[in-house]
Amino acid sequence: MEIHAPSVTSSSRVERHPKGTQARILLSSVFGPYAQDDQFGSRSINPMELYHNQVTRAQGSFSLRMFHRSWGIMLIQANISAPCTVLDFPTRNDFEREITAHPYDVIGISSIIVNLAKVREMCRMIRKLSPNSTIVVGGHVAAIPGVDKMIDADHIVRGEGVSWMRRYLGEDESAPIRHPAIVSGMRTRIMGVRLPERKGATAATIIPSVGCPMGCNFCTTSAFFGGKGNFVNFFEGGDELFEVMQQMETELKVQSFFVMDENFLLHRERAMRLLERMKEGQKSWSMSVFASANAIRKYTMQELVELGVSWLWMGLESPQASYNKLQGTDTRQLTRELREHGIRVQGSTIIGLEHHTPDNIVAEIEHAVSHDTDFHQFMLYTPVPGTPLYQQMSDEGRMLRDVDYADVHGQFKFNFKHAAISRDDSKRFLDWAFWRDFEANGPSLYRISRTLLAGWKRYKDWPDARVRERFTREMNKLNGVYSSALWAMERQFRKVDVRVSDQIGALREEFKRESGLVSRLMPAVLGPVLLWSTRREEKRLARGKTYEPPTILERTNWAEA
Ligand code: B12
Ligand code: SF4
Repeated sequence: MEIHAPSVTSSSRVERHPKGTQARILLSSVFGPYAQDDQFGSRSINPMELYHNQVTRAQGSFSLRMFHRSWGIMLIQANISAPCTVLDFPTRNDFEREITAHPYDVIGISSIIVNLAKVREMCRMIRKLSPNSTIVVGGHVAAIPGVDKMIDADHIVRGEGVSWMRRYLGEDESAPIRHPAIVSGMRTRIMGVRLPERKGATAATIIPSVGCPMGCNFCTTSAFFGGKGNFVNFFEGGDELFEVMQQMETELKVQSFFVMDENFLLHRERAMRLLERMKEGQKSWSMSVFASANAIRKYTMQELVELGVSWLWMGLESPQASYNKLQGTDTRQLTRELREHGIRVQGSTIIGLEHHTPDNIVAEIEHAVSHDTDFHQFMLYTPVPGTPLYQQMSDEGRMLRDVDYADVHGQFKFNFKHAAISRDDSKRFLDWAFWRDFEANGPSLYRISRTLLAGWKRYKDWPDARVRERFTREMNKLNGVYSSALWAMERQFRKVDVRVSDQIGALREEFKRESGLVSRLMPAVLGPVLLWSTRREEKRLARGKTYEPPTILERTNWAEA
């Protein structure tokens, strides 16, 4: 393969495309299918599903299955005036068809590190089938050292892509960011049932910023957007954020938002201004956010609840690891408190930190599991190119040379030499952590029902109507379905753990007491149906059933050539 010498750039050094905003642009994610083992780096354990990939993967038919679009290229598309196509989750054939059907001047590929081999193949296809196109590769794959020698691209973009593309096309780089209308998840399935997709039923994704100034040594998103002390803000203050959310509320008919900001609560001033505007506008919004324990501690529970925080993703690394973001917080108590206020907690724990040994790792996992979060993600400690940890491990000669990038995703085996734990054991401990959390705490669907009920009981008569409305809305929307799901879960979980099954039964009784007639009657009808679909799903999964996202094609500023 002949490889051109590409420029590896960030937005500060970009030469302009000769056609400027007249250039035809294709932005594509890497091709699928994803949940299979193949020569392009797809792995059956690495499906294109957030929860099933890294959170609920041991929960069988109770696993939450859903897909998320490729927001990075959607954001770029919304912020350029050139004719642009976004092709999300294509097959190789779809990609081939698109690049031969239209004379694209620029073809941009978005990829993370695991999908390097797919980028290589896509570049090869473009050179052959659309030789006049300029190839631009962006996303985390750009952080691989020597990537310019591994793929045949013209530009490899590190860091923020909107400003790069605007500059490349000669557009105003500092123009305000236009936020695309993004429905956060699609094709949701649980207990063998695909949930109906109604307008407004799924949260809108909001992307206030990329990167995180905390700069934890392993953190790839922090490193990619400037590292410690840096990040890129798309919407500076609470006012701008409020306007964007209001716009999405109108466009997508939503009241809930998935806020894609690595550490949303860290920026207290912005969050508190947003709260002021929400109060003025009587907005009963709910928000799913990522935040570190030290950031959460900057708020009272009441502030979080008033802000509409209903789901929180937080790191629960071992207290012995001394990450700044934990700052001595008793995370077990914090988790309990959050859940008592109706805030669903998704914990995230790293397996294989430097101090972990075969002797202490079980206790560390048990400590993580004892948080009894609603969801729990486990990840292997993974030095990822571009991070300070990767640099350190490389300097110490501890990176394993023959690990395929397709396997560097934290859900398989170590990619470095750990002082005390072997590569094979890393996988065993990781798998056990997922299983232990499921066995001890039950299906996440049960856990979120419990948190929701606790919140509703606490806030159903709250003086602030916005808060009251939010809990009532969540409860009304789902309580019949939750009680029916609990009915089925209680029976199905009996074979895993009787104690947890009894707890599910007790929660079902509580739901019955707290909710209306429909919800009291519904389980008798819907419960057995869900039990049947759950068992059918178990059989399908045992036969190796996997799920793939749909291919999506969207054009903007488009007129046929
Ligand atoms: C949503 C998401 C997913 C979705 C799907 C995304 C998709 N459609 O591909 C799901 C849940 C399925 C997913 C799966 C996985 N993910 Co993921 N995911 C994310 C998440 C949470 C948000 C991504 C996002 O939209 N960010 C916001 C946008 C605006 O940022 P961005 O994508 O980086 O895009 C910007 C730039 O990178 C650049 N850019 C991006 N593309 C392009 C293209 C061009 C042409 C240009 C010029 C620029 C450019 O411009 C954009 C705007 O600035 C990130 C974490 C994060 N905070 O980013 C992890 C993240 C991207 N995922 C990651 C990983 C590892 C995975 C998995 C391997 C799971 C796992 N084990 O962790 C799987 C892989 C699945 C697969 N088979 O490919 C890592 C990537 C690490 C790395 N260095 O490569 C991240 C960073 C999480 C982390 N901190 O570890 N993921
Ligand atoms: S606090 Fe979280 S997002 Fe921020 S650098 Fe640390 S791990 Fe990354």
